[in-house]
Amino acid sequence: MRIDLISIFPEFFDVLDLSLIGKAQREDLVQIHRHQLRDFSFDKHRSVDDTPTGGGAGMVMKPEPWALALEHVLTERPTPAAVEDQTAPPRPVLIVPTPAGELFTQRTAEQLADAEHLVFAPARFEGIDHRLLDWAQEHFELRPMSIGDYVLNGGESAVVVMVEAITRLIPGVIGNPESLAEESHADGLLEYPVYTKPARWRGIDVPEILLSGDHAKIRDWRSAQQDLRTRKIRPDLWARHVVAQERNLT
Ligand code: 6GU
Repeated sequence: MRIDLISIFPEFFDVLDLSLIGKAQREDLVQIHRHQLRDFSFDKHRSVDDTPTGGGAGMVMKPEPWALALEHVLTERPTPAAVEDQTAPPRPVLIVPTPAGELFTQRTAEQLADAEHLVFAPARFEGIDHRLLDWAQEHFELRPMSIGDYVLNGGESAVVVMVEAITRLIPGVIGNPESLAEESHADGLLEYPVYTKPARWRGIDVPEILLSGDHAKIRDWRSAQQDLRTRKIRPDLWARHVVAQERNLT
């Protein structure tokens, strides 16, 4: 998978060189390319923003530097294997982080983990001139995305979140694929609580059933813990889970 990140703070993405994603990059499972948006602005101050048309507070990102940066990414993109059999290569997915976007969930991450080429365009200020999005639709599969109902100063931290959630699903990135199936949200429920040795720590015992060696009972206990937790902490997820189960039964 190729990922392009365009920002006025490309250093923000240095954290992606650490830990599992860093390793995935070194093993060539994912190629992450960073671009400085200001490199595509050619006025004296390399400015990328201007005042909002119609008035109002703050500044708006000009569309031209973004279009030039995105065109640069399009010319750099690898020749897909599909070209050989004459089928049109899939358009890259352009993810524009915005609190006004579609909610990014584990399902979104799973879907995007299958893509060949993702481009992230995190804005600063009040956002990007909307005409850029109209223009980009012709070249990209456009996905405005929010990571939750709160406001960030810019899209960069949201990009780090999304890239991490997506790339860990690429085969080979996580050493033990079984851990992906068992974690929170994999089945629409929260994860069960986990414990390690010693069996008694500072006077607190691990649940006895986990020491029983009875794997069927342990599985049932963990499943019940998932239900309990989800009902209590995330009634919204629980309601959806109940509906999905009823559908599967009919
Ligand atoms: Cl993706 N961007 C910004 N700026 N704020 C957000 C967000 C994204 N998701 C939630 N809040």
